[in-house]
Amino acid sequence: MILHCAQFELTLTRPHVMGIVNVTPDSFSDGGHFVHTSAAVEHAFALVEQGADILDVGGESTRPNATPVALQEELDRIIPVIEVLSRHVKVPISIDTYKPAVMVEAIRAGASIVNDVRALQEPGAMQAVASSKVGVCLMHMQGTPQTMQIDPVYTQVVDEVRLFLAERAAACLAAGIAKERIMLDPGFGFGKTRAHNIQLIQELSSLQDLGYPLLVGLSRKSVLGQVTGQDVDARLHASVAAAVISAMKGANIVRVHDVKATVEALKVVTAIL
Ligand code: 7PM
Repeated sequence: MILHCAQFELTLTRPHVMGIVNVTPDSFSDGGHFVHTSAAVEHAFALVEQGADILDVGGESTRPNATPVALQEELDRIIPVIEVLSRHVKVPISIDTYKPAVMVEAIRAGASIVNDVRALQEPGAMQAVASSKVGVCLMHMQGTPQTMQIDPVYTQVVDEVRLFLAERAAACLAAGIAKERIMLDPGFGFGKTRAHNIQLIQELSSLQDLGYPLLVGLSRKSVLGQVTGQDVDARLHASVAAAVISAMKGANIVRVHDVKATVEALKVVTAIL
């Protein structure tokens, strides 16, 4: 399976690791954006050194329960980071956003993948991707980030996720986005209970016959906290276990915070598979 994203071609014969790069203001804020820009860039360089195949840059607006980030603020956070990274690293840069204007500017700044938790449903998002050559990750979410965890209900979670992803992929094809540019993601934690998340990972293989690469994001998520009783900053071992199981169930890309540990674990998986 090959993924085309702008000037990159990823051959997905082994599981790939997408490293998470959060660009968020910190307590050292200088009132401008220099401090968190350089912190994010340094972190991204370290992730590439640790073996990341892709970098996913996010300005935090897609997080569950996050206070929505204004467009200009999101641009100010992520554009300088993408500009520096796209010139200095050899791996594709992904932009984690649902906002079409952010997609357009991020692509201009050198992003090669759009990672959209709303699967290009925002008006103008489909066109922003179609008028470029970047890859796109279509994620499933039930509801909106503000309300989705209140009481998620499905008749059959796997069937509903599969149907949604198939429909969004078809919409992309109809808009002129080549099949080789598309990847799919069941959206762990986005409008799902513990039981929904567990069933989705158990049956991840059943999403393979959609014919697209699968991306899985379970790193440090609350389902791992529910299973282990560990807080978010102590979910490394659980996250590595989840990445290993994901790869064995057919995930082509895992989106993770802890790149070094995940890369090593997946080398073992690849050697054995
Ligand atoms: C709080 C809760 C903070 C959840 C951050 C998160 C995914 C994603 C995110 C995913 C894709 C996180 C999430 N999760 N994009 N963005 N797939 N494609 O753990 O699972 O980073 S935000």
